[in-house]
Parts: sequence; C-alpha cells; structure tokens
Amino acid sequence: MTTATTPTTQGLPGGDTVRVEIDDNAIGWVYFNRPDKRNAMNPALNVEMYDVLDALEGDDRVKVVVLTGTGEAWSAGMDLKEYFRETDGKPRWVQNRVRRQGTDWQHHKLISYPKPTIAMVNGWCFGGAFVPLVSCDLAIASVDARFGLSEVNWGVTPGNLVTRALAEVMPTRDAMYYIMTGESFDGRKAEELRLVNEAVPADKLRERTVELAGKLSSLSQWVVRGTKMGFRHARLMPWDVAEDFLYAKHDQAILYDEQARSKGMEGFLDDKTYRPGLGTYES
Ligand code: ACO
Ligand code: V55
Repeated sequence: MTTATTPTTQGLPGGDTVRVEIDDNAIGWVYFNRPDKRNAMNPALNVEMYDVLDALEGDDRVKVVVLTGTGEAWSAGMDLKEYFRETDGKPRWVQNRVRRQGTDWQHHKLISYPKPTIAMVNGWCFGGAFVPLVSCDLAIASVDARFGLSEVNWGVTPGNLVTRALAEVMPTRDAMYYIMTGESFDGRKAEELRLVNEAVPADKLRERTVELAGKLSSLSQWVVRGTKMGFRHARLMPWDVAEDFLYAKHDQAILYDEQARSKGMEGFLDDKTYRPGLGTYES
C-alpha cells in the first residue's frame, strides 16, 4: 500500500464545487472544493456531491470512498449566503427543494452507501457538516481540526438532521453541552467524544486514512457491505426482527460471494495458512 497516486477523474461528474479522484489503491477521493469559502455547502455543491457519490457507487475502480476537503477546511457547514440568505424569499417549494438536496447526499445517499466511507477531517467542521460526518462509516481527524455546533452563535437552532446525527454518536451530556453553548473543540476532543474514530497529527492524516482504506478493501466487498448495513439497520430493530434480518444479510453475503467463506474456512482448517482471530487470508 502506497500513498503515491496516479489519480484519474476520467468519466466522472464533479470538477466545480466537488473534486474527485480515483487512485491506484482503489480509493475514490471526494473533496469539498470551495477552499476560498472554507468549503461551505451551497446548493450547487449539494447537487454535485450527490452526482459524484452516485457515480462512484457504480464505479468498479473504487472500493472505498474518502470524503475530505481542499485547503484549510473539511467544511464550514451550510453557506450562510447562498444556502440561507439567497434562498430566503424564494417560493416555499424552492426552499424545500434546496433543503432536500442537502439531506439527499448528506444523509440518505451516505447512510445507505454500498461501499465503505471514511470522513478524513482535515480542518474546520461546523454545523451542517456534522451530518455527512456522522453518515460516513468511519472518521479520522487531524488533531488540529476544529469542530463546532455554531448554530446558536449566529442565532438559529440546529436544522436538518444535525442534532439527530450528533445524538447518534455522542453521549447526551456532551452533545447538549456543545449544541447549547456553540463552543468549538479540536480533533483530540472529537476522538474522546467518539465523534471520530481517531485523531492523528496533520502530517499523518492521509497515510493513516490510506492504511485504513487498504484494510477495508482487502476484505470481501460483499461481506463488508452486509456487515455495515446490518449494523446500521439492526440497531433500530426489536431483537427478534434483528435476528432474522442479520441472518438474511449473513446468507446474502454467502450468496453474493461464496468464495469468501469457503476460502476463509479452508485457509484456517485445512491449509493452516492464517488465523482469523489475527487477520484475514491472502487472496
Ligand atoms: N457560509 C458562507 N461563507 C462562509 C462560511 C459559511 N458557512 N464559512 C466561511 N465562509 C466564507 C467567508 O464569508 C469568507 O468569504 P469572503 O472571503 O468572500 O469574505 C471566506 O469563507 C473565508 O472565511 P473567513 O472567516 O475569513 O476564514 P477564517 O479562516 O478566518 O475562519 C471559519 C474560518 C472559522 C470556518 C469561519 O469562516 C467561520 O466561522 N465560518 C462559519 C462557520 C459556521 O458557523 N458555519 C455554519 C454552521 S451552522 C450550519 O451549517 C447550519
Ligand atoms: C443546518 C443544516 C442544514 C439545514 C439547516 O443547523 C440548518 C444547520 C445540513 O442542512 O438545512
């Protein structure tokens, strides 16, 4: 696994407010790309992001998607000018459509994304940016990234799914503290609060993300897919429904990738080439 890339953008949407590259490690790098506006999400970015994620979903060159930002920011949240001020006064249906186009990718697209997703938080992360952050399966932050639920600071309550997303990952006391005070916190604190899996020094951020992506793409894609969707759905189910559903996912993975399981058993039981408790088999 190397961090050297010969990125290609061939045949992909994006290129304006979203930058996208596919590298030699089968990583689809998706960048919030409005660095001059600290990657604030405007209506155009929301539409472009949906199209990019949709294209990578069906692109066989990509096994893992990494969501990150160009410049100093991951994303400074919703664009106060273009997302709020300039849609004020538009017809209700236009305002509702603009909102819907945000959640379409920030929540709906990402939460049921068939490939593993990693948020690589390189810098500023505020307000609305918490929705795509929590929707990614895993998150690695730079220790000096800075996070905040800044809504109260500019006179609004958190909208969209911000509060719901926060409650998904953070303990209640901490979540309420940060949404009510608007105080910001750094990457290390984000790790402590379990908003991200880990915080690493800025100069190790990409390397650690590539390493993690490599681990995920060394496993059966159908098995990883069934595992993540199983977790997302089952945690909201009664136990007996979860049991039935998780066995359905289990059997579906065997149906879609029969080799994964049989090779897994043979390598351990017959060939004794690896120990599942300590790592996966050579494929
Ligand atoms: N919406 C619109 N424009 C933004 C946003 C935003 N969320 N964030 C930054 N920008 C713009 C600034 O207006 C400025 O534009 P200009 O150069 O045309 O004047 C440019 O990005 C750079 O911003 P600065 O504030 O000069 O950058 P700095 O590096 O000093 O600070 C920081 C960065 C802390 C992120 C600051 O820009 C900021 O506080 N942004 C707002 C963060 C926020 O509260 N977002 C909303 C969360 S609530 C929600 O999402 C619903
Ligand atoms: C916020 C975020 C939104 C929105 C309204 O609190 C408010 C932030 C992510 O979209 O539509």
